[in-house]
Amino acid sequence: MVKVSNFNKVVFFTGAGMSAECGVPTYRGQGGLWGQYRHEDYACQEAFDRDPEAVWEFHERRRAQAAGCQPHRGHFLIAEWEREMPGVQVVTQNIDGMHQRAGVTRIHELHGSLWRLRCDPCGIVEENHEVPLGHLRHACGGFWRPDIVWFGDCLRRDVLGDARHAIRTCELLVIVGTSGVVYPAAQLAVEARAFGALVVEINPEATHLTASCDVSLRGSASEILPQLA
Ligand code: BV8
Repeated sequence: MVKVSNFNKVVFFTGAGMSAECGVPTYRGQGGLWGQYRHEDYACQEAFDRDPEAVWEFHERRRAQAAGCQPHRGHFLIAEWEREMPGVQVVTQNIDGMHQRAGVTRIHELHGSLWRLRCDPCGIVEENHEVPLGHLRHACGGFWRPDIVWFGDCLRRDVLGDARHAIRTCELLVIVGTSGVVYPAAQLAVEARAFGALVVEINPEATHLTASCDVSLRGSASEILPQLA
């Protein structure tokens, strides 16, 4: 069995399945968010421009739901590895902040965060954990926008660049709980092996990334991660 402590540079690449056992819904598959809501209506710039209040109502529900969930032992284990090993980093597609709540600090949030708001006309971003939100509008009178990368949005170049560098220079990539269908995030995982990493996948099911992995461990995040200790 692969042991994290046998490697110096390790990246945990996580998706919604990492938080599934906390009670945060995944996007695809049974009970997935996109099976209940059309992202075209609630999670894209056009929807936000068309009806910001409807988009905020959707994201306020998700903030409240995530705030009511707790990180699981897999989150805390990754944070422990990060404390003990300076070469450990997290690259996540998740926006729920669960890794940070478990204590992770070296993290790249490819798709933004439910817990950050931004005002594009004023060029400001702020952390906000109010549930419910006190103000939907910035002082300039415009609506705050969730600082989330929606479909059709470009990822932040600095975040994507740092995540790509971490994955291209790591010795072990542990992919946890992602279907691997969303790009360019999935591309980072696909190319890891070509840059010399041993690639391990943790997922109850085979995914679009399985063929790019050296080892696929079938099971849940909280069940399998402790086996890598
Ligand atoms: C962009 C916002 C430039 C947050 C999301 C090629 C290159 C570049 C772009 C594209 C391309 N091809 C297509 C595109 C366009 C698009 C895309 O990828 N579409 C896909 C669907 C084909 N990409 C974009 O638009 C990106 N922008 O590239 O800009 C551009 C622009 C226009 C045109 C071209 C280029 C932006 C992508 C970000 C989209 N934002 N959501 C939010 O609202 O929540 S997508 C959404 O999917 C989330 O961000 C999520 O993080 C992401 C990935 O999903 P997963 O995390 O994998 O979750 P999923 O439910 O799918 O899977 C869960 C997995 O967990 C399953 O495998 C399951 O088995 C497993 N699991 C379940 N339980 C457990 C478990 N595992 C372990 N333990 C368990 N207990």
